[in-house]
Amino acid sequence: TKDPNSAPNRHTAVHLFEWKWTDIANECERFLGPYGFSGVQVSPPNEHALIDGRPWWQRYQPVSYKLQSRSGSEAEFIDMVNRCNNAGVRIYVDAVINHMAAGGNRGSAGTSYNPGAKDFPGVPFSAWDFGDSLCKTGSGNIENYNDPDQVRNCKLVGLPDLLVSKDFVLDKIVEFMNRLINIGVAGFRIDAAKHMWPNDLNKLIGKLNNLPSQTFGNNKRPFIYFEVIDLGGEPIKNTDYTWMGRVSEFRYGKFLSEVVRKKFGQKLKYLNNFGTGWGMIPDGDAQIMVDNHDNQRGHGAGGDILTFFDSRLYKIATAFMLAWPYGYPVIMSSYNFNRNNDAQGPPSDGNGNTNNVIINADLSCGGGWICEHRWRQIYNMARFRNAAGFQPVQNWWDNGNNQIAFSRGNKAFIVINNDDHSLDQWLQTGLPQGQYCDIMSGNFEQGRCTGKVITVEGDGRTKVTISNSEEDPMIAIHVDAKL
Ligand code: LM2
Ligand code: CA
Repeated sequence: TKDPNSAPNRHTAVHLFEWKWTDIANECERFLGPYGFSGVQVSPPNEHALIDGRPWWQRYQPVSYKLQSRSGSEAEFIDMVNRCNNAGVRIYVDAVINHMAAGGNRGSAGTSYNPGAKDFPGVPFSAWDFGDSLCKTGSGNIENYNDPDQVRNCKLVGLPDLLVSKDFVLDKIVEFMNRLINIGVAGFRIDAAKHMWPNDLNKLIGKLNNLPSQTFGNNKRPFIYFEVIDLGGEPIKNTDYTWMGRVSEFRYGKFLSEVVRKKFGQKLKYLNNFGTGWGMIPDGDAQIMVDNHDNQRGHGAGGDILTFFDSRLYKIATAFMLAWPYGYPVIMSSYNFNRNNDAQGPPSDGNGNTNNVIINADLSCGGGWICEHRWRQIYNMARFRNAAGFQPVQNWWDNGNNQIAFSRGNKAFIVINNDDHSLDQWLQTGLPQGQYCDIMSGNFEQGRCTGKVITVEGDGRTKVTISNSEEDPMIAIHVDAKL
């Protein structure tokens, strides 16, 4: 389904990239649940290759479907899913099902395998389960993205390509995913979906179980979002997949980053029809993000994507994303890395054992964990999105340039100043008269505001002043943070 299967009034998920299951379980209880997040995309939970240096990408090289990975054991995974569901937070699994490992010989669950011979006894898959005979390129690899046959049937960067059209292969994948559904997982990111035939994926989805009714209600289907990088110019389109689920709309983060960076003459005012107005897929078909684990380090989709390295602009882009009613947002939650090393794994002891996430008194993270989702300007916007609900955009205002404002019906209102001069303006907020807490400059706690207080007059207007030199040149208010 395209429905994220969220608990009521939760609209923002977070990708806890490379986090351990024990940490995610704690995070659901102590933070994500209370702060109104809807779900967590987790790193691939199945057995993966162990590659020298322990790069993050070893997890995109499956060895078997045993649930023992760098993030933890099967028991820890089950405990996490239960505790997160109890906290009102859904788990979405990154399902790597297009291929198996190209490197290594012993997996994270201890299984021996031979990638050269395509022998993966932990599943088991053997040479017969891979599609080499269907691939017509000289190298056996994908060489030309203008040829859909090779994009689907040949090897992606040398990774042995599974014959998903074969019943035995499909059934092993279905068995794996149904095991996860029975544990209580609410959905899947389908990794490398561009490299699988839509009809095979449709067959696969049709064989998935309903979600457990005691947690989700009767007849609920798993949420599916396909990773199909479509920035235009290739014969494979994201719309080849939207009839079966959502698709990651990579144009969203690319275009939004360009606008906030003011590249190619872009301006914030052009965002007034962001979404289909910019040639993107329909709202209900899209899963969106500013950046993801690939393009923040130069893998996957191209473009000058904003990341935590550009924190000020990143907060602006994220605030717009969460205020604007389009798509299902997944916030990237990163660990710090050396930009000259695109393989660097998560904070660890040097032997491939991932460190615990450190939580500071001010809610931020330490120990090399960035935790964008714990930045005040970001977690407060997740609450803004919940307060805005399904209200439409109203009261759009712009100065013809990089100052914009809009409301979400009569529930929430945001102003952004990305020009290099200050904003000084009476604006219509659409909100009821009263005093509101600006959730960019502070928090609304126990009925009090630690940031700026914004007064909305009886006619719904307020006088807004935002200097361009402010750390966060934005103001955001909503009815759930009214004084
Ligand atoms: C994805 N989406 O389609 C993931 O989002 C992306 O992170 C995965 O690539 C990719 N598909 C395959 O699941 C990553 C990483 C690659 C890495 C692969 C496999 O971006 O760089 O490739 O995982 O681990 C690595 C080496 C590459 C080598 C390959 C096979 O970087 O040089 O190719 O392993 O040995 C010869
Ligand atoms: Ca394939």
